[in-house]
Amino acid sequence: MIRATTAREKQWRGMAALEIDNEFCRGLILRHGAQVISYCPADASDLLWLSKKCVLEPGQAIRGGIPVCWPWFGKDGNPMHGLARLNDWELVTAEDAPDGSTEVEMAFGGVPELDLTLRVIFGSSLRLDLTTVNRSGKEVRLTQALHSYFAVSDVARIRVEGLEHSPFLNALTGARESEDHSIRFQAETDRVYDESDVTCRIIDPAWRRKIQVAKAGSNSTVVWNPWIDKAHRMTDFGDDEYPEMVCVETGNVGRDAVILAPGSGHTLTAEIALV
Ligand code: TA6
Repeated sequence: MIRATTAREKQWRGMAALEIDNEFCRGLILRHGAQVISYCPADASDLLWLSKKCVLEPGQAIRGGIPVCWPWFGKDGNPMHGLARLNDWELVTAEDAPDGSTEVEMAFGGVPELDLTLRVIFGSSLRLDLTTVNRSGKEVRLTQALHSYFAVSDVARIRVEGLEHSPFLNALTGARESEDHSIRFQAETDRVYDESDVTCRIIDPAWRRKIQVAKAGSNSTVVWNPWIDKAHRMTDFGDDEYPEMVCVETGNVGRDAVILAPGSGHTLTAEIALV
């Protein structure tokens, strides 16, 4: 049900999409995976990154924007990063909010007895609320993430602040580490910060911008850049694209898995903004 004057359905590169245009921002969200593809605050360029080689086909993951990894993250199940990002979702509502932002809600019914909705508020910030309700009579272990791809000037010239001193699993080596300084990138980087509810900032001096990633209902932050060799191995990732992006992902991963009792619910929230 679209009651919004600031949202309109359209076909975007052959995919069913909702285009948002309000006083705060322009945005784009697909029915496929309820994936936010674009978020451009007024007078700013897109905060999100999308590979020029992304595959836009049913059943395929789209390389960029904000993929929803659910009801598992990574290799906790098959396929990688779960089912939600591979399937079409139902558009529940699109409404103009009183403050001038646009609220979109989509629902995914692809897992029996697990209700999933994503509410996205396109405003002066981009807020995503991913809510799971366990309708089954048994406990459910959930890992999940909003796998956000951010556009940057050059990953070798940015830094990510907020995770200093936080312990992380280095997914490349299996070692547990920590650093007493902000994150900088000189090689493939794949880190799972657990027991971490901190707000992160991507500091991009060349573009003179800072992107803040705040969160709630999330104890894991994943930081990833594939660098050269892994980028070459991914067919939906351009060989020369790795400098253009960094992932700062908001989730509950590994030891931060959410245990949902029968009848209970959980909401994972990410709020992204220029600061
Ligand atoms: O960002 C964390 C991560 O799990 C990395 O290990 C890398 O595999 C990335 O997700 C992308 O996964 P995908 O299945 O989208 O290629």
